[in-house]
Amino acid sequence: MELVSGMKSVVIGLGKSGIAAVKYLHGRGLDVGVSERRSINELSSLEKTVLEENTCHVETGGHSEEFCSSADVLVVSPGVPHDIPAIRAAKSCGIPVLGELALAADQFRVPVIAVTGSNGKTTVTSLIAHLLEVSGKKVFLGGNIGTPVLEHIMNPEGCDVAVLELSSFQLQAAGEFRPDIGVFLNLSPDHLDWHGSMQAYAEAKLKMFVCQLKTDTAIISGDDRFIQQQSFITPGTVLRFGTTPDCRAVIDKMSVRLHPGFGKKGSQEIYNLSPTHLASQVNLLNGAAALLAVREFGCDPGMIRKGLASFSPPEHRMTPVGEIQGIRFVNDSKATNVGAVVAALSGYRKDVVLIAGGRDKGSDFSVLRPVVQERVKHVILIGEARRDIAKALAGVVEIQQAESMEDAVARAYEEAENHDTVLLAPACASFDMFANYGERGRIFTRCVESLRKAIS
Ligand code: UMA
Ligand code: ADP
Repeated sequence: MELVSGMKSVVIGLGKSGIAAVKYLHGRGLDVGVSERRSINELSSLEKTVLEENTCHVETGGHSEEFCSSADVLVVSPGVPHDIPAIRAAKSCGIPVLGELALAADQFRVPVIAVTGSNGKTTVTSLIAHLLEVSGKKVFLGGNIGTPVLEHIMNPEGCDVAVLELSSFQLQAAGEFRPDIGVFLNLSPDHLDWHGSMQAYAEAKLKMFVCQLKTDTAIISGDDRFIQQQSFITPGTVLRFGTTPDCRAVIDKMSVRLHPGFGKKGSQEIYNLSPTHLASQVNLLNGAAALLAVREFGCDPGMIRKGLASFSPPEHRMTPVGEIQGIRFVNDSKATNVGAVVAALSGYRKDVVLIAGGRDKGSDFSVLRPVVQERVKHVILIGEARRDIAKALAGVVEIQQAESMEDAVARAYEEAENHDTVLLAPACASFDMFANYGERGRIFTRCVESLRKAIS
């Protein structure tokens, strides 16, 4: 959609993304309104300054149909559901409802590599950015990972390539956005309280590819059952990664083999990940997806090998946090859905005490029954969802309920034996007990430290 100076816009939600949208729209000469759920007293002084500096009309304490439907265009922050009455009313008046990707769509001056999926987005996005940087490229790294995409559009100077982590919330309102290289890692149930159904969730993710051109590339999992069931709508090149030999990037023990087509005609490229921090089943898949992306972009294999050796996955994702009397403790606080927990447990053999629970996101916890039966000896549950998880796992494994993270860690230690692993992989959001998953992981780590001190 063409934005014209003087046009009336309303931004819903004044978070990170909303603030960037306000600045962008003001910079383009639009009249900017902001509708925010919080009351004016709850806004920080920084947020108030943003409103003042960008001369915004403001509605706080909720979203009224009157305020939102007065706009020529509505710009919705990723965390705002599209079925609230004010957005529904605006849509029924024919007012376009855009997210920041839709605003950015025709403004990129550099190639875009975008990554989506239920799990692994942050790891793969960071890995791609790292490999590009080691290859000498100046990278904008943003999207769901933290920095709004519009920040890049407002300050593109010196950048060679934009690497974006995209959530289903962002893709849902992506308009005409198209990545030159789009990566779709996997699909497992998540955010179903928000999207309503698995199909709606899958369709939001697939918006990544709908505007691609023949010259673009889609990199998708060759193993993921849900992804295989989707009809792909890119006219571009499709490259698959996975464990089957027909994939373009094949996992082979601890290596990734890229089939001919990237380097010299007829030659394969082999990347050995065993000496790197990516030497786990899950991260081999992530590595394969990232390798396809950077080779497709044109990075040199020698520089890629250097980058693989110096990459560390971000914290709170299967991060070892210590050992007490032969019992290992692993922090996978970022495992906020059942798919991530299934993946986390896949490397173990009935030697895990699992700490799970938190705020439910509409998950079917019974999906965990087979993997828990096979690989977990005891479960300790915390948080709001603990009774629902206990019900879903009833009869499969011994279960205890804990009152706090400290209590959970102490109980897990009691149940674990020499060579076992105590794994924090909650299958839930953290917001019932913690500020975010990072705080949950840090508190888990602190509890392990205190336990070690108490024991020694
Ligand atoms: N708000 C309303 N009305 C509502 C809901 C929220 O006014 O109905 C207001 C809130 O009061 C707050 C603002 O909207 O002022 C928050 O907006 P937001 O929830 O869209 O969050 P942002 O701060 O703009 O951050 C967003 C992403 N957040 C979400 O998708 C929920 C961030 O991803 C992203 O890093 C950031 O943009 C920059 O691009 C976070 C996230 O949790 C990490 N993502 C989810 C996930 O990873 O699972 C998808
Ligand atoms: P996202 O940004 O999609 O949430 P992260 O890289 O932050 O992804 O990882 C989130 C969780 O998913 C962590 O628990 C991590 O161990 C797990 N994980 C990472 N990659 C994958 C993958 N390819 N498949 C399944 N789980 C994964």
